Amino acid sequence: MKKIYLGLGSNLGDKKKNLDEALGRLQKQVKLLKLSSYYRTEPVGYKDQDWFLNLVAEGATELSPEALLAFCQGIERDMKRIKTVRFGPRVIDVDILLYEGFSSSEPELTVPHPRMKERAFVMAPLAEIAPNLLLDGQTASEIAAKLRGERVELAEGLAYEPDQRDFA
Ligand code: PH2
Ligand code: MG
Ligand code: MG
Repeated sequence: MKKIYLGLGSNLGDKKKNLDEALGRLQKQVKLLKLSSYYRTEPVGYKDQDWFLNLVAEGATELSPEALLAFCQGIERDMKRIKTVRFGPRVIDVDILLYEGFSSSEPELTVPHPRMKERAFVMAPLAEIAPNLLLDGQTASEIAAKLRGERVELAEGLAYEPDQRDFA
C-alpha cells in the first residue's frame, strides 16, 4: 500500500454532496485514512465563478500512480464533469497531490502537484491533517502560514456523511 494525498474540489450544484459522493467512490480503491475539514475557498485562476468547497484526503492504495490517475478521472467522468475553461467551474475535481515514493513531470501526471504549494485551498486543508509533512524542506504548516491573499474559510458544521450505499 502506498500513502497518497488527494485534493478534492467542487463549485457547481450541491458542492458538499459532490465531495461526499467522490469520497464514497474513492473508497473502492483507496483506504481513506484522514480527511481535512471542508473549506469554502475563493476561486483561483479564473475569478468569474462561484466559490469552491475543498478538502484534502490522506489515503492508502494498491493502485500505481497511473492507475490512480485513471481511477480519479473515471470518478470525474462518471460524475458528469464537463470541461469548460481552464481552472473553470466543475462538479468535481479529484487531484493527486502526493504519492509516496513517486515523482513525475509528465504533463498528464505531474506529482507532486505542480501548483499545490502556492494554493491556500490545498495547503490549508493539507496542513490541518499533515502539519509536519515535508515538501522541499518546509513543513505543510510553514508553507500554508505564508500564503496570503487567497480567502479560505473553514466551513463550520460540515462533516463527511458516508452514503449508506458506500458500504453496500
Ligand atoms: N481548482 C482549480 C482552479 N481554481 N480555486 C479554488 N478555490 N479551489 C479549487 O479547487 C480550484 C480553484 C483547478 O483545478
Ligand atoms: Mg485541480
Ligand atoms: Mg484536476
